[in-house]
Amino acid sequence: VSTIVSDLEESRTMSKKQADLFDLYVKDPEEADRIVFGRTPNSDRRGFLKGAGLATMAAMLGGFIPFHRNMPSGFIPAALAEEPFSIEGKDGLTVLNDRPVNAECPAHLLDDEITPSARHFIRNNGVPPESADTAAWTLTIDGEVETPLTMSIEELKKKFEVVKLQLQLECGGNGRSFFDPKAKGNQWSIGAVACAEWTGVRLADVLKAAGLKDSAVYTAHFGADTHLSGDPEKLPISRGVPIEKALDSNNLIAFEQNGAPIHPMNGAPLRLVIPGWPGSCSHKWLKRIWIRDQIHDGPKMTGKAYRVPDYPVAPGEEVPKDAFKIIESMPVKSLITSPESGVEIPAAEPVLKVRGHAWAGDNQVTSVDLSIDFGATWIKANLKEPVNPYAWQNFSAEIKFPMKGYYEVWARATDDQGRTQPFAIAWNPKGYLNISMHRVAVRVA
Ligand SMILES: Nc1nc2c(c(=O)[nH]1)N[C@H]1C(S)=C(S)[C@@H](COP(=O)(O)O)O[C@H]1N2
Ligand SMILES: [Mo]
Repeated sequence: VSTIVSDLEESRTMSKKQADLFDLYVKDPEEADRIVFGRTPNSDRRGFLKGAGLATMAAMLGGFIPFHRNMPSGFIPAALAEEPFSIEGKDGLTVLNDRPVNAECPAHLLDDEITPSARHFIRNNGVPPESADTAAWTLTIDGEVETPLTMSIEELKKKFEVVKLQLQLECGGNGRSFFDPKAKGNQWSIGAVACAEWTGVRLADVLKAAGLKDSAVYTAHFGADTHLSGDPEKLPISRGVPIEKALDSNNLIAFEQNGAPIHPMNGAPLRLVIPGWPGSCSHKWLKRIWIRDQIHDGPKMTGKAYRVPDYPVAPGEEVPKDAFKIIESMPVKSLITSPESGVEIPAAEPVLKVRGHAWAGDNQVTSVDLSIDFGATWIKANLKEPVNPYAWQNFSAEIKFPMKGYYEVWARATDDQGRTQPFAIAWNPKGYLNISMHRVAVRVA
């Protein structure tokens, strides 16, 4: 479909009416189908693809349709039924959802030490602002502060030290698709994680400039995205963190991602990056930070959102509402980014370079071990120190396979508290924090 879209956009042969219909196929395929096939809304009678309808369909599909007479009505061509995903500046992502946009990156495309903006996952809860006027953008800090502040991005840059940090972000629901029983929500596999280089000012510096009162307990974040319902009274999401976490010098109010303006889907022109905690703490399209005298109770802060039971539960078990606690530091985890799962190597030279990243929330990763025998024995990988706190840590190893056959490479990271990744999933009702080991299939043939 993206080829069709670009062909059509380039040739500009599609009339305005055809272009509108094309849009309609994307947004409301049934209605588009009714128009093209010439049926009335309340009738099931078979329509015919002829005349204008046929010309439109042919233009939309990029050419003549030899068997158009056989196309049934009420039929959405496969090319149009697939959701086109051509967001400028994004590449290689797998789309889970287009409204709101949610897209993750396959593990083998996350091989770079710094995640290119094109490969940074997208997790939207609402509708991003249509356009963001960087020059006119302001950020307000208010609530439990001595001096409420409202500043432009230029003022932020002028008043505060500008810093660059590689910061790792992961959605709390990353890995949810492996839950059994299933948990509702985006069915992320493993790619809702990234580590970009962010440029911005320290959140702590800005909060100190506003002067935190003794009553300051929690932050509350607000952005310019809107609720899916279109209701201006509703917010898609508004979360926050305890003041102690907010004052960590590694949190940024960022205006650049990898040395360029932030990608529109990643929160341009201004966002929070609060690494090591669920990605949902890192508010995008940031407009306001309200300092509160209690734990923030905005949308996705209360109930079961971004919370896990405060005791271990059996898969599928009911958990009482008051037993859920807010997820804070994310647990230790790793990802193999090379080879891609399913790789085949020759038995004549059964050696493979394995690479990946590991991270551990507020903690540091102290070792990554790899296994090729389903966890019976482990091989220590070379593990680098983080470039700066909260950057993911890169690991690598060269593995020799003893004979031809099927193998799985498993990775297991351990943090400085001695905690290590389990093989199994610690199930919880909302599908958070799947830190079970990542594994890739390797065939020596
Ligand atoms: N304003 C706003 N900020 C937001 C969100 C959102 O929907 N709206 N989603 C959050 C969630 S759940 C995650 S995991 C991260 C994802 O950041 P990314 O889309 O840049 O990868 O953004 C967070 N910040
Ligand atoms: Mo998230």
